[in-house]
Amino acid sequence: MKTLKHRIRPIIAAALLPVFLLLSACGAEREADNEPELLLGFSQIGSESAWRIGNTKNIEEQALQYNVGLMLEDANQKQENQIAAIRRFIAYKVDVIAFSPIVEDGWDNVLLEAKEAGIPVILVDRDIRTEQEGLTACVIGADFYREGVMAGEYLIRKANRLGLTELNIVEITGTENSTPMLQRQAGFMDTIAGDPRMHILESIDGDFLKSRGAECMRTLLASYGDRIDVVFSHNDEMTLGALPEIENAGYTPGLDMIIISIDGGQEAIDVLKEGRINCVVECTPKLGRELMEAALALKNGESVDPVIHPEEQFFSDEQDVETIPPRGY
Ligand code: GYE
Repeated sequence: MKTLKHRIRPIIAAALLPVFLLLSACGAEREADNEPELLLGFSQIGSESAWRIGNTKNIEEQALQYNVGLMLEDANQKQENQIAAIRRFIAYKVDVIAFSPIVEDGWDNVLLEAKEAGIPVILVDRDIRTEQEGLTACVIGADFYREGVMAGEYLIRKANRLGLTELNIVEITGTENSTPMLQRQAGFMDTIAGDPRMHILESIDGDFLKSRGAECMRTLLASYGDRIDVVFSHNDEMTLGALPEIENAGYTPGLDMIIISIDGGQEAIDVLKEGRINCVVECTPKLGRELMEAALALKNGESVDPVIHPEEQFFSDEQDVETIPPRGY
């Protein structure tokens, strides 16, 4: 007999069927033998990157492992869809709500509603900014500031190795006002700030999208051409969008320009192996295990660490890149 968790997930993943269908289907199955440990409502941002797709997959897999009933909603890159999803989770009285906030601001009202309903909220991947205390139980996500620092430190080492005296940098940033965008930028800028060789030509918003990465790179090449020595891109998708533009303009990425990316998805690692990217800072999307453990603890009334960072790696042309094992996303 299929368990509730098996039934809920396809129903919701089938992408936003009318809520009444979802509710009645779940309600009918609540009596099933193998009742899940808890019901977790999770609002995912969308599917803008290999990272995001890998993150959703990992959360689905771990929900199965932990026997957690997962109500998964895809917000299609829109904050208003995330807010509506959280309201549906509250109406359905899930045990725990989790979401990956697309941007940092604008969550207070809906989180107050969750708090009044007595439903704990876990932030996955990204953080929020609020004046209110106690709206969320914890944040499970990467240390984005550290990722920016690692990117900056790599660049300083690379400049030393090549004996460069001046480097002009363009930065293609992730979604404006999102935690990874803010923190990756801060970590990188703080790290290179004391090095007089480093000059920022421009920072431009690529929204974590491949198409925008290409567009941004075209604009930057039109403005600065061969003055560009370094491209620091906040995720692999934008990097992969930018590379063909660099090549079409007659430059060899990895040689004429130093290319720095973040995430570490398989496609970017393959391009690192080809030498067209110089450095990839890992940001792991595998947050599902930590999410399930925190959700179970909260359901049982236990406390959880307010900030949970996964361990992360770093890949670059300083190492034997051929030995990097398959990435899984
Ligand atoms: O780097 C990017 C994704 O929030 C860490 O979002 C995540 C970022 C990731 O779309 O590829």
